[in-house]
Amino acid sequence: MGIFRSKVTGSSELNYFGKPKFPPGQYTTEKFPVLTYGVTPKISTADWRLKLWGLVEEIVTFSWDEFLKLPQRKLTADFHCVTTWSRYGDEWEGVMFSDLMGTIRAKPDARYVMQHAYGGYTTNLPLEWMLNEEVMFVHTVNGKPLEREHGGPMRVFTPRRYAWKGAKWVNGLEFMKDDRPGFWEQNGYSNTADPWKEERTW
Ligand SMILES: Nc1nc2c(c(=O)[nH]1)N[C@H]1C(S)=C(S)[C@@H](COP(=O)(O)O)O[C@H]1N2
Ligand SMILES: [Mo]
Repeated sequence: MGIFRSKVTGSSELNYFGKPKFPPGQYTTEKFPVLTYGVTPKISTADWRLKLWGLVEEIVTFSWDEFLKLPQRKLTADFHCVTTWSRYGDEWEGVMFSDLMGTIRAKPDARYVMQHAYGGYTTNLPLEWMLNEEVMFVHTVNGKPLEREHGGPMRVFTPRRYAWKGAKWVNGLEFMKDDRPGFWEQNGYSNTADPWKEERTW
């Protein structure tokens, strides 16, 4: 089945964090469209790194093997793209940002985080939201390795925000005192990106 308009919009079904399952203005799709601005990087797990820098006590770089030693969690959650399609009920598997933060020390004045990716994509979020909104680093979806076009080997998934708030091919987190707009945020997308408030643009 392709894209169809949800017939249950307005139903009382809630998602795992208590918001209506169908945010306003979204269509349901069983496809998994690819939305990439620019190149699709080709990164092997051997070459992949995640560097944490900025307002941290110590700069840390994880290799693939080191990163997979962090707690591995599964989250069944929905994916909302600002271009109005949503995918429902995928099982996302990887490392929660909150678990990652348990292993490093951010400086007290770190309040925002910029995600960086191979290829140059960036997106920004408050540190608090990253900690409290199940932001996760995903390497497996529905039991299969994340496909390269969807950000494999590793992407960020933000279940409570529009999907541009998660960088595909993520390779860095920059801890910042002041907020700074990422790629789409500089190009007119909302800074806060709440699908239930339809925060699509500025
Ligand atoms: N590195 C990178 N990450 C990205 C993007 C991108 O262009 N480059 N697009 C964002 C947008 S706008 C969306 S909707 C999702 C799309 O993910 P998908 O291609 O797996 O559907 O990735 C987000 N992360
Ligand atoms: Mo998007």
